[in-house]
Amino acid sequence: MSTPVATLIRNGRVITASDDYVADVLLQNGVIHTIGQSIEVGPDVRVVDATGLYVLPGGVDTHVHLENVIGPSVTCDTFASGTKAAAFGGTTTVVDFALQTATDSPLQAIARAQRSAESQVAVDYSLHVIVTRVDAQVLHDVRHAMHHEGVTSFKMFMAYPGIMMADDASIFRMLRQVGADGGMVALHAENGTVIDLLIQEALEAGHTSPRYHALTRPAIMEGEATHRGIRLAELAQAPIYFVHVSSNEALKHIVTARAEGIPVFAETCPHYLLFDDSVYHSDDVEIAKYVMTPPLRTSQDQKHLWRALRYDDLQVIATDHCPFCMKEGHLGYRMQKMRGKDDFSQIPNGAPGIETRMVSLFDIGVMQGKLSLNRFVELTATTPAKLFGLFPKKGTIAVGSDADVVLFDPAASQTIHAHHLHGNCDYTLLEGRTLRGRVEKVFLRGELIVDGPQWLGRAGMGRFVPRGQVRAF
Ligand code: DUC
Ligand code: ZN
Ligand code: ZN
Repeated sequence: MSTPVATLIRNGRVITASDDYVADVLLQNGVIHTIGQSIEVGPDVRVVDATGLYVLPGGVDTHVHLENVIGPSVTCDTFASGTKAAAFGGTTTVVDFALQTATDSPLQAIARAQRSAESQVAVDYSLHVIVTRVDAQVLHDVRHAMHHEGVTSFKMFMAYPGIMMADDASIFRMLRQVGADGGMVALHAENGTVIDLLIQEALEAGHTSPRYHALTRPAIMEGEATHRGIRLAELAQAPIYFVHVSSNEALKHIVTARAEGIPVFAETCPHYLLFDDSVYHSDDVEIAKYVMTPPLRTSQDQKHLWRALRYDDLQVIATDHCPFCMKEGHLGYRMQKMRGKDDFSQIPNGAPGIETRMVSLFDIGVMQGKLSLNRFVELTATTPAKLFGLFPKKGTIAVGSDADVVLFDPAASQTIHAHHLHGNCDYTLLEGRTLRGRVEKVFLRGELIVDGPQWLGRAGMGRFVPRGQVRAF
C-alpha cells in the first residue's frame, strides 16, 4: 500500500484525562479529524483494528536531557537516540533544556539547541531555557523568547553553586517577569551551599562511595529550598513549578501552599515511585546507577508521593531522563558513571527512563490500583501539556488536536532489558523487571512511527513546537 491519506483507528477504547469510551478515531492531515461510531472510509484510508486496545494521547515528557552538558559530562542520548526511545515508550512530545552558559544569552542557547535538534529529532519537541545568570539584558531576551520564539518556561537551580545555581534575587526577578508574561519558572529546589559543605565534609572523612551521594543531599534541604521558592513566587505573584519532587519534606510545603491558593505546581519522576533509598545500603560501585538528584528517598516518602499524585498535589510525572553510561556506552561516552568510583561527587547525576515511563507507571500505578486510567493520562500527557503551553495541540485525544496517538495493549506484558531499549544508555534501572502493558503502535501527527518492534520513524521528522502561555488554573 502506498502512503495512506489517512488512518482510521477502529473500535479502540479512547482514554483521555476525563473520558473513557469505545470509538473510531480518524487521523487525517496530521490531526484528529473525526471521533465517532462506525466511521465509513474509502479504500485509500489505512484501517487499524484497535479492538481491546487503549487509544491514548501521545505522552508528553516535559523533563528530558538529550545532549545536555551537565558539569563536565554530556548525557549519552542524542536528540536522535533519545527521541526514538521516547517514541517506543509512547511519548510523542519532549521538552528538553537549552543551557545559558556563562557567556551567552538565552536566545543563543535556544538557537544552539535547535540547530542540534533539527536534523535529529524523531518526535516533536520544545525547550526550557536553563537561566544561570540574570541581568537586564537576560530579562529582555527572556521576554523575547517568550513572545517571539515560543519558549515560555525557564529552569533555575537552587543547587550546584558556582556551576548553575542562581541566587534568590535572580530567581525572584525571573519569577516576577515570567509570571507576569504568562510563563513558568521551574525550580530545582535543594539548598546548594549546605549540600556542598556536606559533600566536602564527607570526602574529607574518607566517605567516597556512591552511597554518600544520598547521605549528603538530605530531604530537609529539599524541603527548605522548596519553601523558599514558594515564598519567592508568592511575593512575585507568579506561578511556580518544582521539578523532580522526591520527598515529603518538599511535598508538605507544596500541599500547604496549594491549600492557601498559591499557584504551585510540581512533578515527580518514575524512579522515586519505583525505588527507595534501600538501594544505597552498600558500598558497591554499581550503586552509581542510582545516583540521581535528588536521590531516592524512603518508602514513607514514596507513600506521600502516591497520595499527592492521587489528590492533585503533584500534577505531572516526567522522567528527568538524564542518562550516563556505566560501562560500554556509545559515541565515546564510556564509563561516565565510573568517573566517580573513588569520589561520589564526580558521578554524573542522572538516570535513564524516557522509554519506560508510560509502561512502568501503567504497571505500578494503574494495575496496582494507585491511579485511575484517566489520572494516568492526565499525569503523563494532559497536565504537562497544559502547564507548559502545549494544550490542546498536544496531550489529548480531541478533534483538531495533533494526531499523536498511542495504541496500548493492557493485556500484554514485557520484560525490560537495556539491550532491547532504543536509547544509548547501557543500563536501565528496570533490568529484568516484567511490566504489564505494552505500547503497540505510535502515531506522530498521523504518521505511524512505531509498529510493534518496528521503527518507521525518521530522524528529523520531529518538529519544534512553539508554546503558548501556561494554563495553570
Ligand atoms: N537536575 C535535573 O533536573 N536533572 C539532572 C541533574 C539535576 O540535578
Ligand atoms: Zn534538577
Ligand atoms: Zn533534570
